[in-house]
Amino acid sequence: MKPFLTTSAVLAVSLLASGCPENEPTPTDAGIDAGGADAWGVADAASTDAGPVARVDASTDAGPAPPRRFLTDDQGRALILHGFNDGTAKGDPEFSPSWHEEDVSRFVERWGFNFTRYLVFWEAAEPTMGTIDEAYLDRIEASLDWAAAHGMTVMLDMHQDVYARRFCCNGAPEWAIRDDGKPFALQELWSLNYFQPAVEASFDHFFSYEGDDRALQDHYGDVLVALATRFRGHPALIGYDLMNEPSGGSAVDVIEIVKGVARGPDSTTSRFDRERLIPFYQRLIDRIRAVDPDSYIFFEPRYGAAGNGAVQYLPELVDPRVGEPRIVYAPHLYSVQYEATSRYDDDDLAVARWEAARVEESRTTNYPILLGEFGMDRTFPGAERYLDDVLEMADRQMLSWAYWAYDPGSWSFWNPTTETEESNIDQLVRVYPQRVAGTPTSWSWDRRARVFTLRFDDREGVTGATEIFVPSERFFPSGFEVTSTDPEGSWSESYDPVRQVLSLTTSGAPASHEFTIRPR
Ligand code: IDC
Repeated sequence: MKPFLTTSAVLAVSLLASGCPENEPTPTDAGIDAGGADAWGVADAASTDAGPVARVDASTDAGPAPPRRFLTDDQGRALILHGFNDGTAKGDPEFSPSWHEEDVSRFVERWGFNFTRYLVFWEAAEPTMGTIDEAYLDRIEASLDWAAAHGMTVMLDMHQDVYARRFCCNGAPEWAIRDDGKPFALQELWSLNYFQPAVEASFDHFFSYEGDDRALQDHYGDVLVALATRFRGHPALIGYDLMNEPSGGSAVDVIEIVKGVARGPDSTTSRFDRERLIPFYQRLIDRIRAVDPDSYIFFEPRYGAAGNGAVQYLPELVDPRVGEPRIVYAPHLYSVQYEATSRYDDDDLAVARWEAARVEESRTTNYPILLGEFGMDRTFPGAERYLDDVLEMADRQMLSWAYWAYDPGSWSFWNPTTETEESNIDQLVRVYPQRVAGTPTSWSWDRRARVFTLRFDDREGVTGATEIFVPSERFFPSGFEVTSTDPEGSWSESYDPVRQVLSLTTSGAPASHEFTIRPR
């Protein structure tokens, strides 16, 4: 074993902790497949320790970052999503989340969560090779109907953790595991199982798309096609996430993951992305588009790497639909340092690095961005500041997001037993623009001063009002006032106290608007 791997392995032990408080990191390097040449030549990646983390500076020679792109609604308004994941479905016998019809109005009206990233599983949809379990799709449909009744949008996320249940977690059905009989030793911390030989082999087969292995991706695609055929046009459906945190198998790069170091376009992992991951996504996009031309398609970078701030070098995906492409980049954000040390310290650069990496990537491939997962244990020192840092960055970058996770526990914002909110709720609930009648150029929410500012430019062909979620009882018990740089009489406001939505209508000149909301 090369010496640096020992250090990395110790760090990696704490890698992307489980979200289960009971899963304490164990300081052992067991389970890291250190050596061995393999199909992806990770041995050479291992001989290139990229050294200390360099913070990517987004404002250098490369010039200003390109303008952010947005999802749009059917009136052409920029659509901004705030919401949550619910991981409960992983352990549920029916693969269902923990929320029900009666919860949805709380999500939407009390908290302003207009979005959920809804976990679906290959193992649930195609338990027997070649047969889609329609009863499972019926249950998904029930959730979609509940969401639609309250105007919450749902993204169906093809979830997996560590390939399959057999290896600890969830994802592929048993029949779709090809591990070449390689060894597997269960690691206590779930994410460390990614480095087990049997798991690496399973991902290698899945992503090879050669010979017999083609069947794996083709079946996986069948599930997405079944979902799209059944749910296209459903009023709650916003789209599909092609795969949660795909792993590069034997191309897994522990340094990239642990240190968040950009590995460059010629690295083993970038080669995997170019030759395996992006072609896989493109095949799925083409198949989905044959049945559903309109829903958004979300895609993720490889497990871990982008999440800790490493720049990814991903070739552009092509959306064959007529009109604007509807492909959304959906990386996650977790600080390895935070999870390794169980505290958020001043020297933790994960959030800054993540922000800079996304800006850097947008210079070549500029997709709308959904931060599909971020989260932390409320009880860790620095947790409150960490959440502020992430959420303020998300506003600064004008991102949509989904918190990990709603399921009961020390990460959640809701206690379903006592039916009370947890301490982090006043950070996650924000004044934010849900629909903007134009192109947003910036917004910010100062949760201490309770001041919100939105700037946006008019855009051709957009109709309807700008809608801002303003939880008045929570943040403005004595009321709020709206001011604008637009001339008096050129704009109007109305407030829906049930949805807690402020609607702003602008007319004519100027073409750039600024609105501020503050306590009365
Ligand atoms: C975690 C759950 C945990 C479960 C584990 C494995 O919180 O209870 O044991 O998955 O299934 C991710 C994954 C997401 C993780 C989450 C938090 O996408 O499924 O949930 N996380 O660890 N990547 C980084 C962190």
